[in-house]
Amino acid sequence: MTYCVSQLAEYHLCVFFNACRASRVAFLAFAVLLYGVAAHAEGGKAIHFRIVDGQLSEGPAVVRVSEGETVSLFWSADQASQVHLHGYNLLIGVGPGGPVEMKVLAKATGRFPVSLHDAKGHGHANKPLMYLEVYPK
Ligand SMILES: [Cu+2]
Repeated sequence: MTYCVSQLAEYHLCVFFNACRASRVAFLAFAVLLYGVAAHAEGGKAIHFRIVDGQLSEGPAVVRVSEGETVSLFWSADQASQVHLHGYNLLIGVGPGGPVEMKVLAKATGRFPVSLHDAKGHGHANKPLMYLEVYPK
């Protein structure tokens, strides 16, 4: 009899813990979903780059996005210079002061080079720092 009762209690405990585990999984799935929605609402990808001695020392050589997406390219540089996204004709000043954001709404498709200009705006002597590739939806 005692044996039966303890087995019954164990069964209930087991059901209780399984329910807990199931709700924890559901909660995690919900949290991941919320995070995804929040990240999307904030406006897409953010990618960080660093330029040292006129070369890309950190960050991907190619960034791929879909048409209509917004991507934020953050640039840090050891020297005052300019970063130029060709095609979109975006030009920003960068330097030792901290990362500068280049926000791109990818409305034109294609492969666009990003090149470095010096502080006076002269550039294109070196190969592009990286490329932005925008794919049709
Ligand atoms: Cu340029």
